[in-house]
Amino acid sequence: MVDRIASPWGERTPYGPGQEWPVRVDRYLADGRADADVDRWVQSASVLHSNGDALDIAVADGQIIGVRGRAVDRINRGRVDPKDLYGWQANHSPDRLTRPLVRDGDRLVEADWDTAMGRIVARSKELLDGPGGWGRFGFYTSGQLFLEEYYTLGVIGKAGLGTPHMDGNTRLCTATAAAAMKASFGTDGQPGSYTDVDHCDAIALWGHNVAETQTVLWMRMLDRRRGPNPPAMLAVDPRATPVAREADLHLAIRNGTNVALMNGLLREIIRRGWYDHDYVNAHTLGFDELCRIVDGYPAPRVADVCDIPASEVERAAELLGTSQRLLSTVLQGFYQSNQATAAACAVNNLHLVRGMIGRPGAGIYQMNGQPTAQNNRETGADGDLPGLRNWANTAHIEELARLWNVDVDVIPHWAPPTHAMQIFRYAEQGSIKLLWISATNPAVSLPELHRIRQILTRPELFVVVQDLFLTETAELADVVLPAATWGEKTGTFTSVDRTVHISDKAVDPPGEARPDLDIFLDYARRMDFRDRDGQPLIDWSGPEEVFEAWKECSRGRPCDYTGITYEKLRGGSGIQWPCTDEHPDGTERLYTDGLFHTDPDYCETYGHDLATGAEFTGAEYRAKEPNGRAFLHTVDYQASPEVPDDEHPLLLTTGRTVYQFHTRTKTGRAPQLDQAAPDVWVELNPADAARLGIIEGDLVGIASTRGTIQARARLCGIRPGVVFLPFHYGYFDQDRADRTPRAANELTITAWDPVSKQPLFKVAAVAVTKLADGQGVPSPAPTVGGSAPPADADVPPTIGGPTAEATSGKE
Ligand SMILES: Nc1nc2c(c(=O)[nH]1)N[C@H]1C(S)=C(S)[C@@H](COP(=O)(O)OP(=O)(O)OC[C@H]3O[C@@H](n4cnc5c(=O)[nH]c(N)nc54)[C@H](O)[C@@H]3O)O[C@H]1N2
Ligand SMILES: Nc1nc2c(c(=O)[nH]1)N[C@H]1C(S)=C(S)[C@@H](COP(=O)(O)OP(=O)(O)OC[C@H]3O[C@@H](n4cnc5c(=O)[nH]c(N)nc54)[C@H](O)[C@@H]3O)O[C@H]1N2
Ligand SMILES: [Mo]
Repeated sequence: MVDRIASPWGERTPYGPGQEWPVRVDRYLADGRADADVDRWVQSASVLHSNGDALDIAVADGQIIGVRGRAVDRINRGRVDPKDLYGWQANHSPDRLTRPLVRDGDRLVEADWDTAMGRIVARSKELLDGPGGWGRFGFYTSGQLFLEEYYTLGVIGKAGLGTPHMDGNTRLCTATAAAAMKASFGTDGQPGSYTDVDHCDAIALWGHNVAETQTVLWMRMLDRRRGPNPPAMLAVDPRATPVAREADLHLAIRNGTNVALMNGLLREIIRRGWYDHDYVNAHTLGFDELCRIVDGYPAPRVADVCDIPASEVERAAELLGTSQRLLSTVLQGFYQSNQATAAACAVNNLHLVRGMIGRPGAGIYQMNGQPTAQNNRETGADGDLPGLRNWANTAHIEELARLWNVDVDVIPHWAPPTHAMQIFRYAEQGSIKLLWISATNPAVSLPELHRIRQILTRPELFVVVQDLFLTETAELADVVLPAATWGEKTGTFTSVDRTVHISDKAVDPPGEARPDLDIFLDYARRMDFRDRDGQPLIDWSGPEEVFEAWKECSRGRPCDYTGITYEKLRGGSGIQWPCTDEHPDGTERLYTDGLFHTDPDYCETYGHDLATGAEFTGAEYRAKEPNGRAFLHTVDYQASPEVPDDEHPLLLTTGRTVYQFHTRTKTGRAPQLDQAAPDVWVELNPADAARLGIIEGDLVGIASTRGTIQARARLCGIRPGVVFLPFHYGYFDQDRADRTPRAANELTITAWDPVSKQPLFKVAAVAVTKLADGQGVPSPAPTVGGSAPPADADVPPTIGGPTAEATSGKE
């Protein structure tokens, strides 16, 4: 028995380089039930992060009663993250939406599906026939639906309505991963495989608290660290996260300075001769320019900008430069800062100049965050075109037009697709009049929330929200559609390392809730979208039919799914794309031959100027003659758009705890997870706290120029001058009658990276003041993770107790 709240990573199963990661099967059945009580095990995978851990859902009497990891799967070899162990309980919450709701003045009232869909369709037809046409529609979706749902939504938007205003919360999440891979390698698609952990001799974690956010991947890293010949570890994070505490070297840089650090590290690596001259010559473009720029970043300058000792820059360069099989992971500390794409490309540069790509152990994970973010990007429910096609390449548009049997001109391709931040801007200005929000909660997760609430409540904006619960966003909608979720519908999705899993339906959804796919198909039917020959544009009726249609769309593209079937996905392990007749078992690593996807006819983008975001034309791109070589993009460091001043002297950063998922609609309804981190807190360095007269548990106000919130103080290992807020806590909560603002995004800034358009959640200037004495009661921050207090602090440990007891074993 293991209390996986007290011990999120469970017991170690150490192993050595090149060995297979041992199996450890985790399971949790509620209410002390045993395997004998389970009627059926239904195959699925995790949906509370992007790792893609395969698991089986336990069903008894038509209800989910627990989960168990799948030992056969290549990703987790049986392990399950704590959120997945307990989070499924939210499916059974009494708060689930069971009927559609429609607005009646100030209130939302229950309605039947015909009434709710009727309102949406009437409004859609009116807008489509009126001035502005397709330009009036905006779709804001998720990284949490299934591949089949995104592809359907993508076809509705791009071939049915013909609107370029489609994006996902993936813009907030992994837009930079996509942008950086397109920029460096030509297309999206992770080069590496999770098995790189088994082979590497060094791991660098760039702004990634993997211990709390992809716990199973961290278990793999920890098991290597506890085995023979462990990999060295470098962490770059302003906080003392579990990753930072485990690492051999922790660079606690000032947030917002990643590019200066990367330039300094590259300079040192080149100067010391730790680069692969032959690989650079044969497989890359831009080395001279890279050398010229990074030369301006000697260690003392980097030390000054990042506020770390110069000797640490040199030590980090040595750790990276002398490794033989380097594995890097990159996530929000890089993606949600200014110069996000430039910083992420700099990690690609590091691997390219060292020839550390396309072989076991030499891997890059430009990470995803959400379980299905990858599929949104692949299928074109976000700003991209399906099949990782290039919107500026006419031949790619023609392929899609043929596939869908529509006119080329229907498919939006005359300008770059509209990104989420711009969609909300259009809604604010009034040009978008129908905003359809599915599986995301922007009233908590977008920056500068007072502005978002203002936009969503504009009388002339018709807002549709498709969710499981009456979220902060749904409350503001004109129509709310009750959705079925994971466990209640069938579909597929793809992990960070391109592994495709199936998630089968285990139980019926509550009440009248419907799978998102059925909702989108119903809309398409009612709108009567037709192809060029007057036939229905979409004639699919179930997920497997959509999957088969998607396979054709993916044919010949990097994310080629043509060799995968539902049948092949059932029973065994997930399969990595590309999977084709020639590679029926999938493909473990990309770019093993040093040939990249940069051919002008194949690539997904003609590229941007990374400093300004200006787009290059096809002619400009061709003139570079990439010939399968990767691009080394390098830019100078620029400071964040907002830096501390006298009035707002501290730097704010935001992020996650291991126990909660995003806006907590699921984890806040699973008792073990909810209780482990029940309310917001703010992390302060003890030196800053002492100066402000604040001790553990005191109530403090945190203010930026955009808003003020309240939180209890946790004194811990964050770097001086920086404060951290978890962004999980919305103003609307079942347990809180009052609405004292506590969402981190009341404070964050409306600003984004010029290339990926990802917002800057990790950097803002704030003032912190003490509001009330904590009277000896510690803050609600967990003692596990980045918020861990000093060892001698008088704070009770975070535990789950008897209801959190899970098991781990060989099967
Ligand atoms: N438990 C849990 N797991 C999750 C999620 C969740 O909500 N909860 N969400 C999933 C999703 S969608 C995502 S995107 C991932 C996110 O996974 P992560 O990126 O690992 O999570 P974050 O906490 O957002 O940010 C990571 C770290 O960036 C650091 N950081 C802040 N500013 C900077 C900076 O300027 N430079 C550097 N180098 N570091 C900085 C923060 O201190 C933080 O520890 O997690 C996924 N997994
Ligand atoms: N300050 C700050 N802000 C951030 C971040 C940060 O680090 N700091 N991180 C950003 C990142 S990386 C992300 S990914 C976003 C996440 O932000 P959101 O996407 O807003 O967060 P979630 O709470 O996951 O919202 C998903 C919604 O979908 C619903 N849902 C779940 N499953 C289904 C389904 O099958 N169908 C339907 N229709 N609905 C479903 C859930 O109930 C929930 O309301 O937040 C971003 N915002
Ligand atoms: Mo994310």
